Amino acid sequence: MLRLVLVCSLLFTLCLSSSAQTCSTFTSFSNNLAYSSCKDLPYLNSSIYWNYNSSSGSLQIAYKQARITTSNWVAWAINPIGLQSAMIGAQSLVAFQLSNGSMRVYTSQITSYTTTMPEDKLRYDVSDLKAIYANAEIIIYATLALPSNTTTINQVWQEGPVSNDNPGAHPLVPANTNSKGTLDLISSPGPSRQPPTNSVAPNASASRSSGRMLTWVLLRFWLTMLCGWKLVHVMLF
Ligand SMILES: *[C@@H]1O[C@H](CO)[C@@H](O)[C@H](O)[C@H]1NC(C)=O
Ligand SMILES: *[C@@H]1O[C@H](CO)[C@@H](O)[C@H](O)[C@H]1NC(C)=O
Ligand SMILES: *[C@@H]1O[C@H](CO)[C@@H](O)[C@H](O)[C@H]1NC(C)=O
Ligand SMILES: *[C@@H]1O[C@H](CO)[C@@H](O)[C@H](O)[C@H]1NC(C)=O
Ligand SMILES: CC(=O)N[C@H]1CO[C@H](CO)[C@@H](O)[C@@H]1O
Repeated sequence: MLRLVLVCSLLFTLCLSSSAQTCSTFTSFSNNLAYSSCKDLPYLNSSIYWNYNSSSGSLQIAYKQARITTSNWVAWAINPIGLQSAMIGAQSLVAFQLSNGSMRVYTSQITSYTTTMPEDKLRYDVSDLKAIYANAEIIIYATLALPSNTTTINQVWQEGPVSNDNPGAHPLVPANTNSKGTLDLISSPGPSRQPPTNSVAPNASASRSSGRMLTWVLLRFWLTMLCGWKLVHVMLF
């Protein structure tokens, strides 16, 4: 009986986790592009989607942040200096909705902790910059020209309040101060690296690796369950 309960709860957990929205289940981009890679970011309900050509350094991104109101700004940045002071040096794409309903999206280099995020040019050429707000989500689209052969970047992402059509300082709670990390543009292993369903053909090696990942997760579940059961058995008898 206990075993049955465990199996049921295991199946339930699996169903729950597979129905939760991850980056790979979202494909409705307003620019109609398909992105070959994506990663759910660990803070601020955010995901990054990208296509990358390392020989040209051309990086097409879509940055999506959910649970955003019309009085929030969001930003996604590359920091070529490092992640120690992730904010200083951030080459940022900033977006928010203006009070007249239009989206403002622009680039800003962050040079101080008290920045008001003025518009200026980035270290990288940026094209196709666009942002949309819908369904409590902001998506920023852009193409960045990175130095060719770049393989990893330091990414920083953020959100904060908007007042009088100006971005204000972001909160200093852990979700906002931890929202940074390196992003491997070439090989980003993990369950979230799946081609979007509308891409032309699934990449065989990518799906093999997600198959391996699933096997491993299942094995771990079962081992945990068996060990747990043994432990209960030993304790009871
Ligand atoms: C990647 O960039 C190189 C150099 O600009 C170009 O020759 C090649 O066609 C690009 N590859 C793709 C898939 O766009
Ligand atoms: C909203 O304001 C901005 C800046 O003041 C302006 O560029 C834009 O055209 C306005 N949009 C509308 C719909 O009026
Ligand atoms: C990028 O890598 C290719 C292949 O390894 C090499 O031929 C090229 O010179 C590199 N380009 C730069 C700018 O380092
Ligand atoms: C599939 O992805 C792997 C790495 O994830 C890459 O090396 C390979 O070139 C890709 N193949 C195709 C056909 O895109
Ligand atoms: C659904 C979800 O992931 N919600 C998270 C959004 O971000 C806040 C702050 O990081 C979390 O507290 C929520 O759990």
